[in-house]
Amino acid sequence: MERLEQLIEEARAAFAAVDQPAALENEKARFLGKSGSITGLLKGLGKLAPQEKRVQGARINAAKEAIERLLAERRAQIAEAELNARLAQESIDVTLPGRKRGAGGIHPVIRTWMRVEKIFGSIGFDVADGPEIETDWFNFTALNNPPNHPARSMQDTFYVDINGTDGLPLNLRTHTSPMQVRYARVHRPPIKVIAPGRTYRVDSDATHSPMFHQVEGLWIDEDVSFADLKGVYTDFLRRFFESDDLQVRFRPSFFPFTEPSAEIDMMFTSGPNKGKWLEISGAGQVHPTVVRNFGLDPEQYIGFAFGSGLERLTMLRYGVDDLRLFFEGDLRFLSQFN
Ligand code: 2NL
Repeated sequence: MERLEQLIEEARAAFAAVDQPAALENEKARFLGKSGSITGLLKGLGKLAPQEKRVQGARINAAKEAIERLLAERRAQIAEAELNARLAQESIDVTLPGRKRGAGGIHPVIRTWMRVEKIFGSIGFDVADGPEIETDWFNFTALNNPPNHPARSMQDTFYVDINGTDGLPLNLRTHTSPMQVRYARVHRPPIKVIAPGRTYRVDSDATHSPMFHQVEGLWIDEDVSFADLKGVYTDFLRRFFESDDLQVRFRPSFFPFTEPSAEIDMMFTSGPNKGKWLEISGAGQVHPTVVRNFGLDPEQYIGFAFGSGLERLTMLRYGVDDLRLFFEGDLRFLSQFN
């Protein structure tokens, strides 16, 4: 009798001492398992006389049921404690402010691209678009780049392992000129177009990125002169930089696709950059060979072309002094332009 009550108390204490389901099941085995204390007592009944057996049997079964009840209670307690712990951990504070979805913004170089399209659009320039993977002919040959010109070397150009329609390896365009060649071959003069876009060169340091943006412009008709280039480009610069206080000068230069060729420099005559000549663009009268590659007679048609870096225009407009900032994707920098 006392032995049974003692066992019940032992079970109560043992169940209370654990708080994990697996540990509880181990404790259960100590009392109710195959070699548990209660099971042992029930096995011992066989040795008793029939009368004793009935009395003791009933008592042992009552104790067994009591222990089973204690076990069920403890199981429920542990399950509830686990649920409460999970609920506390996973609870949501509905009074916290919500996480906003970022609105996104325009990259400063793309902002420049859009402004350039708008300014040239307002004086009648169309916008050309074309492939970033080009044939050798459109990227080099059509632009009077002879086969041994340094711009063709492996160091300067990314080649693709596929040949183009001209039988030579395709390349990532090194300038946006091929778009203008494509445009000129399917339009009749007057040809008045700009070609903004991504360009690629094997060049990577503080002032060069292997991917960069260019905008080129082309105006071809029967009587388009260097004076028109100077007028158009100066007007563009004044509107792009929103300043009439700037001067423009042309320095002799060389490009295979223009003759004569020039570097265009500009100088602010007021403001923080006052007095410094800044290189802004290359330009020139389109070379007769290139005009012929447009499918036009260079004796009849003449005009100018220019090419400017969109990163360079953006840096000068906003006073950015490190090209790499445009390619790092740092929102602390980028969000300033939106
Ligand atoms: C530079 C030089 C230049 C051109 C680009 C051009 C395009 C055609 C025909 C003739 Cl389709 N020329 N583009 C002309 C002169 C200079 O860019 O260093 N730009 C940053």
